[in-house]
Amino acid sequence: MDEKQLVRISKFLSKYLRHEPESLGLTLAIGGWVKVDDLLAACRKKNFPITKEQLKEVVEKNSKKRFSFDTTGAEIRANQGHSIDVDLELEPKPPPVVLYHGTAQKNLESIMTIGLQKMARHHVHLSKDITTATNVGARHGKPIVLAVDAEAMHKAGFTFYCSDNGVWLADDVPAQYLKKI
Ligand code: HQG
Repeated sequence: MDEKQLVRISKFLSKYLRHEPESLGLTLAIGGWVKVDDLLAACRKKNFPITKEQLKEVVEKNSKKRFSFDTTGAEIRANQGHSIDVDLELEPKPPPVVLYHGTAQKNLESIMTIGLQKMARHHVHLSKDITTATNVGARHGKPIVLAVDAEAMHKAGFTFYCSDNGVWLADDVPAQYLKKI
């Protein structure tokens, strides 16, 4: 499959596995899982047929490892990024000392006043490295990167989670733990 086709299928899957499964006739189980057979049948019905082989290729090659199969391969889910209410059963995990958040310059004033909020998603998304954070920020405008004092937050009792694809998640980040770099 070429890159264009991979991206096309990945976008389609993100839409329905993260945001609106019901419009594909699907319900996400706890953990965000759906049966692969149900998903493929629903895709066919929506005139977007995907073969099992194509699905495997997307799960393997997706640039951000957005999707995972369960251990049996019978179920699939988006690893993070949901806007609908779903319990991903993530385990709290001690974070690295510093994490990064990329955003657009235009959001800076508000963020430094009220902190990072989860907005339409389940969590605030944080990155392990500055390059990733810069790319995330560039999706919104002129990118800037904030360093998050994750160690201090952890000590203060804030909970962190790490998704299967290595994105760090928090419920919010008060402004006092943020520093523009
Ligand atoms: C901003 C992509 C003003 C926040 C990426 C961000 C990531 C505030 C935007 C993942 C604010 C929300 C998530 C405040 C937060 N005032 N702006 N108080 N608090 N914001 O897309 O982190 O392609 O929901 O800085 O790679 O940009 O979907 O979050 O700019 O991992 O797999 O509000 O999405 O991955 O935007 O990106 P988003 P994000 P996928």
